[in-house]
Amino acid sequence: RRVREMIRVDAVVIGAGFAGVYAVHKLRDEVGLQVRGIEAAETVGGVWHWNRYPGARCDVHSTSYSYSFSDELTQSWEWTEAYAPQPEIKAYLNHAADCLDVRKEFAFNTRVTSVVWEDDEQRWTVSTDRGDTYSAQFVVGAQGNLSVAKDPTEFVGLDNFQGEKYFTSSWPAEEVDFSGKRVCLVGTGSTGTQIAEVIAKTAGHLTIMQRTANFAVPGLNHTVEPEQRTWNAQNAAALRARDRLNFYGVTIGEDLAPLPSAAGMPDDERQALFDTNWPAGGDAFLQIIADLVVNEESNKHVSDYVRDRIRDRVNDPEVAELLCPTDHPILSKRIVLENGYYDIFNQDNVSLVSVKNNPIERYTERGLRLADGTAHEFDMIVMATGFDSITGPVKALGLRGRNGVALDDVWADGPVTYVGSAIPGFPNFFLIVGPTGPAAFYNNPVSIEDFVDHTASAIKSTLDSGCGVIEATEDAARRWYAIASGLFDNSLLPYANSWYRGVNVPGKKPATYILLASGVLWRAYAAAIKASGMGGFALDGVERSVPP
Ligand code: NA7
Repeated sequence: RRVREMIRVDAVVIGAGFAGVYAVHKLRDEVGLQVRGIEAAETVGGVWHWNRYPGARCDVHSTSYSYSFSDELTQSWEWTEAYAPQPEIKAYLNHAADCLDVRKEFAFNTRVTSVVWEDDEQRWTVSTDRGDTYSAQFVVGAQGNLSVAKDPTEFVGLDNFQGEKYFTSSWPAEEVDFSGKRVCLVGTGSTGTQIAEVIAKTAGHLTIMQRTANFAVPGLNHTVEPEQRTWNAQNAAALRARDRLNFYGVTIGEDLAPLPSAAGMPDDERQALFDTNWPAGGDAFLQIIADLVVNEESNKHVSDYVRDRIRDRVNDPEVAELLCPTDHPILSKRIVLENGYYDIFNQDNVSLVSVKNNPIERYTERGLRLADGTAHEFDMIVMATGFDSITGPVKALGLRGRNGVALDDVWADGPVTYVGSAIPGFPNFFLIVGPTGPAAFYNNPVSIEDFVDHTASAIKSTLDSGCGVIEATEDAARRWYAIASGLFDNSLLPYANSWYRGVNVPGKKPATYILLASGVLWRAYAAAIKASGMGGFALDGVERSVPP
């Protein structure tokens, strides 16, 4: 480790995923800043670099899960599958970085170890694990929301296991061979479901440890045929414009007529509506009812219907019942898109073990032991156990704001931010889709563009008005957090133990971590901030105007 002299730049951007690549382009080419990007991996990709486990795939349509700001970029890329697999998304991001010529601004294989505000200089000092130190006026946290895995100390004894052991979130670059092996999979979220579909193809035996049964709906992934690709290209600009205006940031559910509630609908009418729409796939099916996340009765009808579809698929009624979620309403945990998941339970080489009431007590040299003493032996354990979502990656930056205040102390009662972007006490620091931003119910790449645009505009407003420091006010941030938790608490989301509430991580503060609203509304709020002359921010210590 060498200590080199301080490198002065206008802005540091942390991360080279969707957010970092666009942020470097925007700040360099449109705001005119000298920018340094810092990325822990050896290349561009972000979470789409690390989550390279077999079967990894996006659960948003590929034509929507991409940048929308440049028609030229859109036209220079063809998606080959309806839902893009991880290697294709990573290749797309590398292609984008080359088109925008931002690769040269990044220090790769470099991890940020601390980000400290220097009160005297009114600048940030950013340190890295390579001994480089940067002095920057602005810092953009584009480190992602699902980029820090849960602390493995939760999995008692896992170090003792003598077989092969993998975490899906840091999958090796080399191919892993499951063939003939006794494989244990822990976790049945989006990740566990996707990798199970692959492991089941060749494993000698796959045992899936399920704590909470999740709702999974058919993804219906398929190859995009040449005619469709041509159509996509010809209609790209219009499609992307529609994505931006759609409630979820994607182009499905294009009928703008008001959607019905399933509550109070006559049984035969509801059944016919569900039956007609089910074959179109889970994505479309879940957009036929208006009040799914707020109306218990409406939600129950849809949950019941999806449970029946699970029962249709799985031959063994006992296994089918175990796979039916009973403890949370559909959509209160992130919905899973499956492409054959339920069918694997009809194979002889797959078994399901519920660890809900009989939890994994500890991992052992040969496998694991459950609370009731049952021992299981495996050749390989695959952990698809999720992330310290949303706040974990921000906290990992080692942030210290004004007067040396640590972020952990500021966020002790919940992750208070101004519109998911700025933190009072942490001037000139901007998060891209940070806590209480529209991270879970809106298409991320579109939201990322909105946040980067907002960041660029905030920086530009600051510099254009001859100021050097912009900081969200405590009052504005508290008001925003009240909006986000109001939306959350008035929905069905608090009924689930999800990462939306932070309760998937032992000891993490239960709070509101996401904005349960469309990115369209977030964009309107951000526009109002700008129109009010950066309402809710202080520039060089002077509060400009009240929050919108
Ligand atoms: P998730 O959705 O957080 O899923 C993690 C899974 O691992 C889930 O089934 C958990 O059960 C299970 N888990 C976690 N810890 C344990 C322990 N200690 N014992 C047993 N089972 C455990 O992460 P994913 O990677 O699948 O998906 C993350 C996001 O990526 C997803 O939402 C999409 O946005 C894309 P639990 O449900 O907590 O009972």
